[in-house]
Amino acid sequence: MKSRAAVAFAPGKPLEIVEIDVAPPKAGEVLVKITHTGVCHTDAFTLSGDDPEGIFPAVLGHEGGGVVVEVGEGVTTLKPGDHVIPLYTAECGKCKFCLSGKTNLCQAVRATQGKGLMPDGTTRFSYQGKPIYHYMGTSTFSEYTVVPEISLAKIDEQAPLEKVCLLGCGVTTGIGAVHNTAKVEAGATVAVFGLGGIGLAVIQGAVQAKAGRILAIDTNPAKFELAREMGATDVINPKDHAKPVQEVIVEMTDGGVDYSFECIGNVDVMRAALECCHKGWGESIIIGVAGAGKEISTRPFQLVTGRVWRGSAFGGVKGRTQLPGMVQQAMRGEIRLDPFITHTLPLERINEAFDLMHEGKSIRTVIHF
Ligand code: NAD
Ligand code: AHE
Ligand code: ZN
Ligand code: ZN
Repeated sequence: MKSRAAVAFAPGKPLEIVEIDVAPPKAGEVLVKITHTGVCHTDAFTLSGDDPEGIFPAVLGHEGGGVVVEVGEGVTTLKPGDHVIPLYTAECGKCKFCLSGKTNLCQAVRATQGKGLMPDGTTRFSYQGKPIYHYMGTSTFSEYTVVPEISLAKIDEQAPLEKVCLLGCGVTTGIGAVHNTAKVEAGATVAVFGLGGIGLAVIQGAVQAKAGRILAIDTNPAKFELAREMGATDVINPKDHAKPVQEVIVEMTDGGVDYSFECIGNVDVMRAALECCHKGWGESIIIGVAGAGKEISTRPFQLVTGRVWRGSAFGGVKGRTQLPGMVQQAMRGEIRLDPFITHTLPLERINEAFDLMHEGKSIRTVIHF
């Protein structure tokens, strides 16, 4: 079938809106009509050429919501008309990772997903007879996309797809990192570095966890108003201080924070986020995605003296099991999505969403088809 899609033909180039061909779903696959998709910084990261797994031409996008159109052979858990959120972290329920009880990082389709292919090693997308690659197993920048059954969370049909699409990445990642990865407890002091969609979702999670103090850090002061509105108790612009921001935070918090979250993808900030943690117990969670070749560093003494470095992918959330419940929470107002949606645009104007992000003017732009 034909599908309107925003195609990344080459790194560093704007997306092109073209009509691609989408092949029918094979066994274990599902054809989904995407109605809405957010634009996450990770889409921009991959488009920039910094992603070691970046592959072109590809249909990017991984923060979408839509409706099942057709199911392939053997698909039993979904049917046409079901409302779904595509998952870049699948949940097969059978692999060593799914059965471990220790991680959400199902590996059932991860190897082919990282090569821009469906699990059988081929692509369902083409343009003018040439293959177009998938992205993160989701490719939500296409009106029609094909996704493995195990990479789809079935959600309440009453849920507004134009909002709950944000649970496909940003909001779930931030809230989940607080509850599943850090396990922030009531009264804790938390520092959040980077106040985009991910950082604001961390703030929301920290408020849910009844954190006592939430320090919000960004080099763009335009981000502070919304951060405060979401629940930040202190805002810090590192540019306002002569000394390193970790020293500023340690002084402000009687020795450091209980938990910090890096929501930028900057390895220098990752170091600051670790080093602002309290001696003996402070934990720093890396959420930001750093470019090819980047490495983190600190004095090992920081860890010897009790600070902990962790990472979090998709907030540690098991998508098929847990996302439907988070959608219900959003419908009950227990998870706020509205503050994240600063812009809405039609697919044809998707490049403006990237511009707004790079200019620091948006939190999330939701694209409609
Ligand atoms: P965003 O661009 O909306 O927000 C980033 C924020 O960081 C901006 O407000 C920017 O002003 C701020 N910032 C930039 N440099 C800074 C610095 N040196 N000091 C302080 N603040 C600085 O991005 P986003 O969509 O919120 O994504 C944030 C990061 O999280 C990206 O790296 C993205 O790839 C990653 N991410 C990871 C996961 C995961 O599962 N681990 C999921 C989603 C996004
Ligand atoms: N492909 C990159 C890494 C990208 C990355 O870290 N992705 C995050 C999700 S970002 C969502 O906005 C993630 O969940 N990773 C776990 C996984 O299995 O991909 C690289 O460095 O190669
Ligand atoms: Zn994302
Ligand atoms: Zn699995």
